[in-house]
Amino acid sequence: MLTIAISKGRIYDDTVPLLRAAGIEPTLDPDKSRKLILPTQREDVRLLVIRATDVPTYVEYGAADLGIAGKDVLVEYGAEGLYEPLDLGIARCRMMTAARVGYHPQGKRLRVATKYVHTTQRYFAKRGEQVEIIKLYGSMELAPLVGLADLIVDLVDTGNTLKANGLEPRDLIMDISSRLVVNKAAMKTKHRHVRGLVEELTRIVSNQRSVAA
Ligand code: PRT
Ligand code: MG
Repeated sequence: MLTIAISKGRIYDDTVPLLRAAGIEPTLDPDKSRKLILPTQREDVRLLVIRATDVPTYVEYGAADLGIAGKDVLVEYGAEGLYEPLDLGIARCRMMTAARVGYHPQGKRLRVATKYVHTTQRYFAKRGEQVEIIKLYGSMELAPLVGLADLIVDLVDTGNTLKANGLEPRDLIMDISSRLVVNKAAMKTKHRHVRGLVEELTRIVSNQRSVAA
């Protein structure tokens, strides 16, 4: 049995066509079912539907053999315990700093609100900037508007969310896409099974790229 951990929402929606092309079709819709373990038409493959930020944990501890997670989540988690064999090229966006339109830092120590505490810490440390980081769990866009923070670090796709809140993107921290991750032990103990799926998905993703190009 191969177990794949995945989050509902945009990653799930973009992953289903890739899995379908590999002959893996969930037999339940996670938006309609309350089940957290989704069977597929392949008897040897099941999906775990979990929070995006929990995917690396399930895979690192071997509760799932494989998983699909955003690079943002993997970098923040510190995924040295995982193999990352494939960039799926889905759920693309950018991790950026953002501030109120026209905001100019005053040379004081900046306060930065984010859910990506470790990534933000490393980013500013590399630039030699001392900042105070405030951990939030969502709606980061609000923080600069009510004086909680000078900057935020968040994901940006169209930029509409920033714009709607009177914010503007500033510096690019990294480009983000979703990655296939694999448990290190499963890569050995289920080598043929795991390797087979990784190779199949690699083929599907590169075919899609050449069609898109
Ligand atoms: O919902 P839950 O708290 O369980 O987790 P989640 O909100 O992290 O899950 P989900 O499904 O929303 O996002 C999962 C993954 O999708 C992220 O980890 C990213 O890798 C990827 N992704 C790609 C995005 C975006 N694009 C994105 N635009 N995740 C979030 N956003 C948000 C962003 O945070 C901001 O609020 O969309 C807003 C910005 O979008 P624009 O188009 O207005 O710029
Ligand atoms: Mg969400």
